[in-house]
Amino acid sequence: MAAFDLAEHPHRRFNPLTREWILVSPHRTKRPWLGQVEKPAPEKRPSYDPKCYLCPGNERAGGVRNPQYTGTFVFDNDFAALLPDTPTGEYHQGDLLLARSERGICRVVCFSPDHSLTLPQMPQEAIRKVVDVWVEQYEDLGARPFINYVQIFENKGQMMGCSNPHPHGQIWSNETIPHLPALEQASLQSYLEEKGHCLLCEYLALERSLGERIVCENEHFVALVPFWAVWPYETMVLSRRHLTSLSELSPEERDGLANIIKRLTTRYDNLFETSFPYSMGFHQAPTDGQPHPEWHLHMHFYPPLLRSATVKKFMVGYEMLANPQRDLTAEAAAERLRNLSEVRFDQRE
Ligand code: H2U
Ligand code: ZN
Repeated sequence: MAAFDLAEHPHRRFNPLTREWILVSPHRTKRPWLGQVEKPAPEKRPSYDPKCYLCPGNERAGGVRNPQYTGTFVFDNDFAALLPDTPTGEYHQGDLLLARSERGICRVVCFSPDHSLTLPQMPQEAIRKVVDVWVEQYEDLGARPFINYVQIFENKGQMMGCSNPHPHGQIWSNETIPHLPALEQASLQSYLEEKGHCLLCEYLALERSLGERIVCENEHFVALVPFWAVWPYETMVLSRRHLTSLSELSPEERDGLANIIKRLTTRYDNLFETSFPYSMGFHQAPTDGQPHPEWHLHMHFYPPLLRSATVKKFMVGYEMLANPQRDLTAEAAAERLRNLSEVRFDQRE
């Protein structure tokens, strides 16, 4: 029998951040596809849409009017999932029916006044302004005594449930540390206690020495397909310096972050020559007043597309009932992304 080969044989991979296992089935990548085929959304959009609730000067739900903003613009979500003035309370019936009140603040961040753009189409200097806003918001929301975690994220594309193509992201901040950051925190903490090192510093050093899952990098950040990726073209962006949060970024690192976001999302758009949908967001130290040396600032990009602009990966069946599964290996996905141009497909001569 042939020796075990990650590129050929079914296997499970361990995610040390969440301590979950992922099933990888590389031998299936050649099977014929008979699934759903969707039509891609039309690409051309005007710079200003009179019906868009995020465009400058337009009215939002509840009748508030956006200012004539010229850069970024942040406002409190008109349909916030969390509210700052929720009364504190608890509900329980025995040990099985439990509920606790949760306070929070939700905001929307417009990346640009230009309705037609997306992050990869914005100049690096404009993305740097978005980075500045993320830092500001992390600090502003995090400084409130009842806010202990600030989740910054972007849903991009209809496929991901994004309600509006205007370039924007969201921030949900609340009292407790949400489930996934809490899982990561527990792993980062026990790794630091047991080994005396940061899990993600060590992981990054290992990946940089191997090279096969690196997509692109600059002096301050690295984009890679994690060994334990679940989504076909899932990536992580890691700071090269051990930073616990956005607050610790130097001005050069803020530029470095803008640079890596532009380069990674441009590669994504070039993969299927489309505006590539994804959900992305930051994981970083909670804002609970503790030092959190275990945290290492990073982003996750979770894109659903599998083999074209219309064929996406569904997390159904086995994924819903057992654990995540993928066919394309992390190494093959990284190689494809690495070989793509950093000039967007519609900008070439
Ligand atoms: P998504 O596109 O990721 O769904 O984000 C848009 C957010 O904008 C969504 O959370 C909010 C929605 O609640 N929103 C407003 O705050 N005001 C509006 O007038 C419409 C939508
Ligand atoms: Zn708009």
